[in-house]
Amino acid sequence: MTRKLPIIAVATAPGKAGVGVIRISGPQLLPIAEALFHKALTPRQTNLLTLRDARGETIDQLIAIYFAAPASFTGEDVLELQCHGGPQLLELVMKRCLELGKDQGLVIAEPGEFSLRAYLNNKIDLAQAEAIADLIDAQSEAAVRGAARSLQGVFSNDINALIEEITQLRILVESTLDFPEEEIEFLENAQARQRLSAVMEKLHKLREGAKQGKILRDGIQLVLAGAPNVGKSSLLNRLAGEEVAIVTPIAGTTRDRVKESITISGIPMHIIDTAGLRETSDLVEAKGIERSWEAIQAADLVIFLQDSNSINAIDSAAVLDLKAQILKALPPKCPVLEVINKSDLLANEASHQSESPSLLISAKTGDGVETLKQKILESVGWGGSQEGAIVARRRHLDCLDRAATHLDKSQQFAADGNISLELFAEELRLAQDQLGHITGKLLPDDLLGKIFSQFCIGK
Ligand SMILES: Nc1nc2c(ncn2[C@@H]2O[C@H](COP(=O)(O)OP(=O)(O)OP(=O)(O)O)[C@@H](O)[C@H]2O)c(=O)[nH]1
Ligand SMILES: [Mg+2]
Repeated sequence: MTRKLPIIAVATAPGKAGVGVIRISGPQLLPIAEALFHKALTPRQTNLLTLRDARGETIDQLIAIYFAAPASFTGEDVLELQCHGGPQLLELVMKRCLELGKDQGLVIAEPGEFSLRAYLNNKIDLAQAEAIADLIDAQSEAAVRGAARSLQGVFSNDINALIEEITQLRILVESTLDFPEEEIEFLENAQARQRLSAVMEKLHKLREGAKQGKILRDGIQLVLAGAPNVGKSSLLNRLAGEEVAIVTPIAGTTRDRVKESITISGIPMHIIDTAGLRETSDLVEAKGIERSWEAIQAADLVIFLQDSNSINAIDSAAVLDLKAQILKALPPKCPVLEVINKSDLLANEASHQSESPSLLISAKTGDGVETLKQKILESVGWGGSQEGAIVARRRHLDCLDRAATHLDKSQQFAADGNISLELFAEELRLAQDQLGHITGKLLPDDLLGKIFSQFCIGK
């Protein structure tokens, strides 16, 4: 699934900068380096060199570092060129390298190809390769720290420890398979059920950690929904700390989704303000409302905002009807926070007397907004601690979920009256495979290719 050819790419971001780095990796790099610089490079040392074009004119003075295989990022020979960081200049350096590396088959790298080679050469596992991309894409300081932990192997080590425990249990069970009459006795003597429970408990903890890790990596799609004029756009502006959306006293002001990303306690929140939900004959507004429903259908959390004017009629048919429609449209397990806005308009007693469990805020004065932020974090299951947190992806969660399902099944096959050691062992094996997929074991090539192709060029 990988080419044996040397590859080259600009490793730094496009645009002007003081320094731009070009990375070359692959077999037979020394001849390319010598053709480029007419000089033997000392490995792992900075070499100040001049690169010239075919006519002998200077292209750039740069620093080259040569890493001899296998002691490099990719595990192959690697040459890093620290040039001046101009896009045209880097283009020229690339062109010259490709010219002089032609005989060795030097080609432009595909997205993620450096990381893929690092993975294939066992420099990092798949979860670590993903952590590199996540470190680069991190949207908050907490996400940077989480990705750095995953890259160091904290997540992979936990997965591997669990795989090892399942392996031990499998060895025990499989060695008893030839003696069917001893099944019950075996389960008891080997404490197989207890050991399985312990494994399940550990998997549960890993899943909880990974759920937090996914929140840290991807953040939360937070949708502000409700009837027109309840103050959705005002709340967006309040949370963002600036006038992102237009606010007017006219019902139906917001026509399209307005998005703004903020962080709350280090967690990225992608807030989507939507058009107020109501029946309308206005074509443009109707389109906007259609988009509101689409946003609700893809939300991680919905704030169902209501106006305090309706607080006494909170169970009025219209509000209840709208709430029922929103609940119906939500994706599975998506929480809804009911929030009542414009608390500043309520007489003092009214706000205290309210028995509604909803949260009372004022987008205008900011009253209650800090509490709302905390409620937002609670509703999405953010545990509040970034201590030791890792980053995780949907892919990891899916593998962990499937592993948990197999362990549940294996437990059923160890239950009295339904004992089958063969199926017990088989489900253990399947659980183990799913965990292995996280670090890349037994993952089909096409899936691997798909994962790395999502990386950008130069990674
Ligand atoms: N007194 C008071 N007025 C508010 C508050 N929040 C919003 N408003 C007012 O309510 C009106 C509607 O606010 P918007 O934020 O535009 O409401 P919306 O829900 O986005 O409305 P649509 O976009 O039409 O769906 C404006 O006049 C705001 O100034 C609040 O907390 N207190
Ligand atoms: Mg609005």
